[in-house]
Amino acid sequence: MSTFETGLCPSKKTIDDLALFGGRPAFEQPLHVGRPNIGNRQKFVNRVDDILDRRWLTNDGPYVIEFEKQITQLTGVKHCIATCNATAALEIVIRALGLEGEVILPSFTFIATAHALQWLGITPVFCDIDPQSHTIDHRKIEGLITPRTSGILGVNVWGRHCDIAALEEIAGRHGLKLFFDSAHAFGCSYQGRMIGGFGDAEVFSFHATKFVNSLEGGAIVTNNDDLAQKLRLMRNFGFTSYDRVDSLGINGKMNEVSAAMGLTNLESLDDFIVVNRQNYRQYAEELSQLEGVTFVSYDENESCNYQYVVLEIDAAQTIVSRDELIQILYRENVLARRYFYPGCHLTAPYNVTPVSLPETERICNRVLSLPTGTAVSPADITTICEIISLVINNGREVSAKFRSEKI
Ligand code: T4K
Repeated sequence: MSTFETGLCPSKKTIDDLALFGGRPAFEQPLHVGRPNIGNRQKFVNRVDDILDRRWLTNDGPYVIEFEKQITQLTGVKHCIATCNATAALEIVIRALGLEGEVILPSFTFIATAHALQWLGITPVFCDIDPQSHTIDHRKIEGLITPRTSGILGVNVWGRHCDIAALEEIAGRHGLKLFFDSAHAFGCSYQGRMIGGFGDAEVFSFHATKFVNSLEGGAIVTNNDDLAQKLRLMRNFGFTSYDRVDSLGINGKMNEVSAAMGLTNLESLDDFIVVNRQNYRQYAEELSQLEGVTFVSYDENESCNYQYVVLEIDAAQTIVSRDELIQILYRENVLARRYFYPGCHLTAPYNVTPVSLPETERICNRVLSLPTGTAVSPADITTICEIISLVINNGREVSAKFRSEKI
């Protein structure tokens, strides 16, 4: 139970009870965004025992092969190539597609999306986002296409899909490769079809912070047989058989323990989604009355993993700013995150080239991710919502206190 709950009844609380202003923190232990979900512990341990007994730790072992098979079944995509992480997966896709020159992508994403391109000597060209979906604004892509453009990289951020049909149409018309960073979108669908099968290839992340994790891990999925063959070779130094290398490659392999964790967590996939959905709905309900606070919502007609609970704070209405709210939450031990701030285009090494992305910058300054997943209880969520409600309902006073106490 949080200390916030043990104190006064919420309606009697004042802003002086907030930890930042001298009260006790609401939680004794930090509540993280991205706390890993962990499936059946014993099954994982049994699998690790089996891996150790058989002394087959990596290089296309049986657990990796089974993990890949299950991903193809869950997504309905023909090929899955499991990797050590999603960043390496993106780099392998970029190489395998033969991209060069410039690739157009949104700036509103985790830095790995841009770094994967830049790491390979390709210039990321940042496009603004649609303020509703937070995904690349397809209406702004054509203005960025030059003779050097070789591809479009969409990001299905929060598990919400890009306007995939529009991207396919633009890529097709200009002869560009199209691929997706779907690090957030495992278990989500677009027009009833699972994310994974769109464009030339898509990439998932199974990092510890993702709702299905393999400790570290990623996967490339594609329906293209030739591309899949190429990706598989590239992931393993280009080896075609013992002592025979036919092409350039790298070590992008997933190991057996990661695959064992991935398989264990896949068995709990439905349970994780149920918890995420309940958490999301509880937050949405308990914060529904706050002026100036909106929710990143999910399309209930599509499959969705609900792994991110994202608020938008409109400081013109709330008076208290997003960053002030985050500071308050931190002191309560609620480690809310500014995913994604300040935007890739304003981050080194990309910030040397000025580019104006008004919607991206507006959203980067408003968003706030809250703790969810199996590590958060309904009581925790109620306490977090009470803190947020207290702050927003007293926005003017809280903001003045920041100024007067020079915080
Ligand atoms: N594309 C997109 C759109 C992505 O979001 C990501 C990754 C990628 C590509 C690349 O995927 P990978 O190559 O990583 O497979 C975290 C994750 O490290 C990163 O994977 C993720 N996106 C990003 C959104 O979040 P940071 O820098 O915020 O990590 P960090 O260390 O601050 O941890 C996040 C929170 O999770 C903390 O509050 C602590 C908590 N945590 C973390 C770990 C690792 C735990 O409670 N337990 C843990 O084991 O990037």
